[in-house]
Amino acid sequence: MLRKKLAVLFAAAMVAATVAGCGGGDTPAAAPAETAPAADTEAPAEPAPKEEAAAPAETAPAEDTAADTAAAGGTISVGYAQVGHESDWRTANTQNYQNTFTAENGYELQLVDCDNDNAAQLEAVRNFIGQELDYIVIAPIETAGWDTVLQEAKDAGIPVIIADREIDADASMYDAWVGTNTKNEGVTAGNWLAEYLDGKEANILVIEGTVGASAALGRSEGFNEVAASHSEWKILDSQSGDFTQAGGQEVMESFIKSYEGQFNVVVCHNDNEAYGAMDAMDAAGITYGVGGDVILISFDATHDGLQYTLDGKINCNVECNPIQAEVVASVIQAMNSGSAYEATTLVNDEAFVAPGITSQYATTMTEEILAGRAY
Ligand code: GYE
Repeated sequence: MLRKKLAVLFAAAMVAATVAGCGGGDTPAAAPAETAPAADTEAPAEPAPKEEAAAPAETAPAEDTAADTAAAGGTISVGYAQVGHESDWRTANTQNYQNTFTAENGYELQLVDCDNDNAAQLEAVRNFIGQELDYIVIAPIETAGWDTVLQEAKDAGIPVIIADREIDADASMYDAWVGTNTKNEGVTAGNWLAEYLDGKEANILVIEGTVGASAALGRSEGFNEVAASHSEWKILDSQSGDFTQAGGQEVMESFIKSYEGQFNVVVCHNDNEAYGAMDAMDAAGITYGVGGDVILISFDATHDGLQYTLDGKINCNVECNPIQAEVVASVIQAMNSGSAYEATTLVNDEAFVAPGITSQYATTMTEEILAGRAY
């Protein structure tokens, strides 16, 4: 129970930090979790990922290496093995870490852009271990293949925080997790589509994210779950666009060749893929968005994605919040001072729909919402 409450509280802190970041400065204020207004924040619809395996927060011990650093009053060294630079979401996430883990805030950050390459990411983590950094944060490209290197970090006494995406490894192999519930995002997209179509047929094409990434697996799982209960829906095809604009365009071009005239819904696993899909549909003379031939659904709800939603080009955009570094920093601070910390922190998301659409699952876009979106 306590875990869930704290997770909600952290989510509220995230919102506070995001709003602060939208005020014009490029450094979101690191709102301490304990001062954030949490009372009226809704709990996520589904349990946080990995809940079953997470150790109770209040008993999780801080590892020695970090405690030593804190005791010595020195800066805290943090290695962040970042996925890459595939999307606007990712760029916002990288900037958020760079703005949070500053020398001014008492950190020395080593951020490695792993360029969506699993081997490079494992190497980056091993490098952090070799340097005996105080903390390691990993945004895992893929869910699989983490056990050996996590054991190495454990043996070296370096706490590991998994951020953004999820991994297959048992929760005992790392110290904390911070991220979003991408399965819930997929369910939201599906529920919105069902509400919007109101029983009409759907012939759906899906442009997935990176193969093996939990963000892609979760969104597919959630959306497919809703699709399974609609016999009037058919998923014609589902291919990876690797979370990039070029990938989205390439997949959409090949979909158009194979299915032209047969589809009325396109689901893109992130905004950048949606931009690529829009280019491909523009070139083929296919209209999309409100009043178009094709209903377009996207994920992330970055600034530009929301601009397209406000313009009616994207019908529904399901948010995924990249502003997570403040929460990770709170966890590290708690570990560092030997106090209780959250083993699992879920960052809440909402969804947005184009003007003219009203939904029980999403907020109708306005200029004000767009103006408040800094990333
Ligand atoms: O949706 C996508 C990025 O892991 C949730 O990764 C993240 C995803 C995000 O490349 O744009």
